[in-house]
Amino acid sequence: MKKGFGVAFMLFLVTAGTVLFHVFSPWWWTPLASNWGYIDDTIILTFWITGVVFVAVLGFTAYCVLRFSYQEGRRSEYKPENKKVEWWLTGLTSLGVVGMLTPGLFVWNEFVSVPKDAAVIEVMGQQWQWSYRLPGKDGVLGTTDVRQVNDKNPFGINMKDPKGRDDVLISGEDLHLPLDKPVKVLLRSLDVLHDFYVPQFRAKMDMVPGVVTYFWFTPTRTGTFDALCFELCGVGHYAMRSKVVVEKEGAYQAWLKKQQTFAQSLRAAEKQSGAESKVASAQGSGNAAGGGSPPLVTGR
Ligand SMILES: [Cu+2]
Repeated sequence: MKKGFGVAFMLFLVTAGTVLFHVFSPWWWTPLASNWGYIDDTIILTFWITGVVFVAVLGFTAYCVLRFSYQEGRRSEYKPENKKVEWWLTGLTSLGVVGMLTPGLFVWNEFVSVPKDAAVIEVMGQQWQWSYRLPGKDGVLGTTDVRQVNDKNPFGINMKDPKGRDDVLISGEDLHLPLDKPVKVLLRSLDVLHDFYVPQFRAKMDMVPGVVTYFWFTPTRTGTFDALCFELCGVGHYAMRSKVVVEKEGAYQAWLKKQQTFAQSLRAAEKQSGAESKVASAQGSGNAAGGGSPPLVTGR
């Protein structure tokens, strides 16, 4: 058997196995449910370019092992420079890098150019749950201030801003969205880095405390989708989940009507604390009636 054949054959097996596994893999993306087919296209293009390079590099290595194995008395040639080879390598590498980066620039430009008619919603991440805020009847989200965040006002909605009063707040429940309507998603975090990700929408973005980031997308099919945190954010990261329900306009409006506004939740909280303080005074103790959720932010 020719010297080096065993190694070359192993390299061939690794190459063929990798390519076959990629093509016939049982794991692939979940079916798309948004306008972001572009994201899939750019990733597939990257697979093609890196795949061709992978096969070429391993093929070349196998060839060299076969062709240039050690032989008694044969000396290697010393060639510190080879202009022709270097030009080829530089040219092909540049082509590959340009091929992978250029489409991404166009897609990114689309990704951050929000359509004018996009509805605005807000997603708030905190260890380890999601909450959502939708504009109320006025169609505008009220302004916020982190200094106003407390257990009665988890979003820190500006108490003096009348536009915030009718904002719809959703905590610990599914988010619903209407089909085929572009939506701009504002992303905030109360504590550490999180990342709001619905795999079927493809779009995602980090959430940074103190900064409002955003992305936009248009849901293109109805269904219930998992929302995940895509940024390791502590021991409860794996459980930081929610669901996004995409439905037709009628069903969406019916759901929206049932949700609580900020003003309503404030009134409910006041009633609750009124009842609690009555219980507390009846018991003659200042710290009765636990049971409520702990404050979202403690200290400053
Ligand atoms: Cu998280």
